[in-house]
This record gives sequence, structure tokens and C-alpha cells, in this order.
Amino acid sequence: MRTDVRSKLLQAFTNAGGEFISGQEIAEHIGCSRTAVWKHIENLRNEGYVLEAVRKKGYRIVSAPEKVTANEIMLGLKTHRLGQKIHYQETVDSTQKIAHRLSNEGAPEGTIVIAEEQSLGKGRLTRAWYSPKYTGVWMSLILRPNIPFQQAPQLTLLAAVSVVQAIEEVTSLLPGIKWPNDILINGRKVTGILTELQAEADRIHSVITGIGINVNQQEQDFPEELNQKASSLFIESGQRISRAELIQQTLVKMETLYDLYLEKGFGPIKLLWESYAVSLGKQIKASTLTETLYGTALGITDEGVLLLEDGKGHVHSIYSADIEIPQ
Ligand code: BTX
Repeated sequence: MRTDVRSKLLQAFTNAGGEFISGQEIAEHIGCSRTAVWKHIENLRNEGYVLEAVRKKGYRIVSAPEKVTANEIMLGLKTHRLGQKIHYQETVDSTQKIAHRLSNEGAPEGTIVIAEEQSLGKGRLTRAWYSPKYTGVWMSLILRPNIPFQQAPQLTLLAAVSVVQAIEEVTSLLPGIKWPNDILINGRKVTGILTELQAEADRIHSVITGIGINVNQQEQDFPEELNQKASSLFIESGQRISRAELIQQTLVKMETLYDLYLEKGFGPIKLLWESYAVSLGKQIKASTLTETLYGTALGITDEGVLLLEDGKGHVHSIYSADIEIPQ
């Protein structure tokens, strides 16, 4: 919905102070036809507003959507470090960008940046990440592990396991992971993870882990080009999910795994990751920046690198690629 229409509509409801306003009044207030009013009301519902519609009386707002402000996340958050400092902004270009800035300014490990919507959400390789208002988790986390540069991709895998575990905790869904960072349910992507580094020579200043989870979107909320590829927890489970609770669970799972990782290394995380992986042992197509390879996904190395055996028995180490699992 256009933001000016949206804010005029919300203004009309605010003016009404919880009382009903007729479709005609709304139409006049926002300057549209009465039939268009219905469409705008549906858009608000998709954002999580609960609206009552009564014939001859009009519409009334019953409740506004749950937000993911610092207070909502802090209340009942059972972590020691992760999420103990929260930077919340309703609208941002990208939470990654803000996290980079905060990291440069010395933000402590565990600081998170949360937004209700991103206008320029980032995927890998300059791709875009679609991040509409109030329906998803758009979060960046600052970590400062004392690990060599080459091991940073392991944290992407660690983050993926954390999100899977959090989704399992909050819903009855059973997601899988497609190497390296896609979380899928019924073959469609519900989560993307982007890991960026701030480093100097071979020393890591910080790892900025961006997590995007589609939570309460409905089918029609996705743009055409994502329709077949993307899904949300709501679409898959039929239930609205509390984003604040999902964020809390993600932070709890991630802190546990991160502590385990710092203490015992990647071994235990790798086992967990493999238990959720959907591509291992399967025939896959791997498109890297320079070539396309077909073969069997054998597994991942201790560095988180994917091993693919082609038809001639050659084993390729894949550091970065898009994977397809032909049905
Ligand atoms: P990726 O490169 O693996 O995925 C990007 C691709 O996924 C896009 O090209 C598009 O095809 C598809 N896509 C875009 N938006 C969505 C969506 N909402 N759901 C499913 N598929 C989609 C994945 O990159 C990394 C995404 C990280 C997003 C987080 S959100 C918080 C943080 N801030 C930020 O700007 N990015 C990260």
C-alpha cells in the first residue's frame, strides 16, 4: 500500500478513537473510491491490524500489530549476551548497514539491530532481500569471535541451525537447510542468512550476521517473482506467529551454539547442521560465479565448504554457489 494512503487511513482510524467509521467517510478522507477502501483495509489486515467490519456501521480498529521494539524483545529474553543491546528502528534501508556502523563505533558483542521493514534489504552477491513491514524478522547481529578469517563461514551454518531450532520451538514445522544458508519448508525459502566480515589482514573485528525470516506473510504478499520460491511460517503452519518470541528463541539457540562453538570448535555444530541438511547425498546442481557443476553432495568440510562429486569421481570444493536440488 502506498505510504501516504496508509498513513491517511490510519489517521482516519485514530481520529475515530476506536469508534466505527463508514466506508464513505474513509473514502473521502483518503481520496479514493469506496471499493478501493476495502482493498486498503485488507492491506492493513495483512500487516497484522485486527479490524472489525459491520454492515451499515463501517470499520473499527480492534488492535494494532505486534511490534518488535526493544521492550518487546527484552521482556523475557533468556540470554546473557546476545540481544542484550538492541538497536530498533521502524524503517531502515538495511539492518546490516546500521550494524556495520555500530560495530565500527565499538558496539559490544551480541548487539542486535532490528527493523519492522527494510527498504533496501540485502541478500548475498548484491541481491535484494524483500522485507515488508511488520511481517518478518529483519535482524543483524554483531559477533566478535577470536577466530581466523577462513572460519567465518562456519558462523553462517551456526546461524542457520539456530534459526531452524527456533522455528521448531515456536511452531510445529520441521524446516531443512539447503547449503549454505537457505532455510526451506516444503521446498520454499522461509529464511535467508547473510554473513559479512569486518576484518583487517587476517584478524576479524566483527562478524555481522543478517537473518531474514518470513513470518506472517500471506501468499499474496510476495511479489510475483518470489511466489514459487518463497514462503512464510504463517503460510506453512496456518498460524500467526509472535515475531518477538521467534527473535528471542533465535537468540537463545544461537547463544547456546555460539558458546559451544567457542569452547569445542565447529565439530558439534557441523553434526547438527548435517542433521538438518536437505541436500546431502542428493544429486545437485551448483552454480558458482564461474561454472555450473552437477554431482552428488557428499558433505561439508570443517570449514563449512561443500564437497561435490561429479560424474567422473572428481571431488570439488565449493566455497560459494547457488544450489538446486532437481526433483
Ligand atoms: P540470498 O542471496 O541467498 O537470497 C536472495 C534471493 O532470495 C533473492 O535474489 C530472491 O530470489 C530471494 N528472496 C528475496 N527476498 C526473499 C524473501 N523475503 N523470502 C524468500 N526469498 C527471497 C539471503 O541471500 C540473505 C538474506 C539476508 C536478509 C537479512 S534481513 C536482515 C539483514 N539485513 C539485510 O539487509 N539483509 C539481512
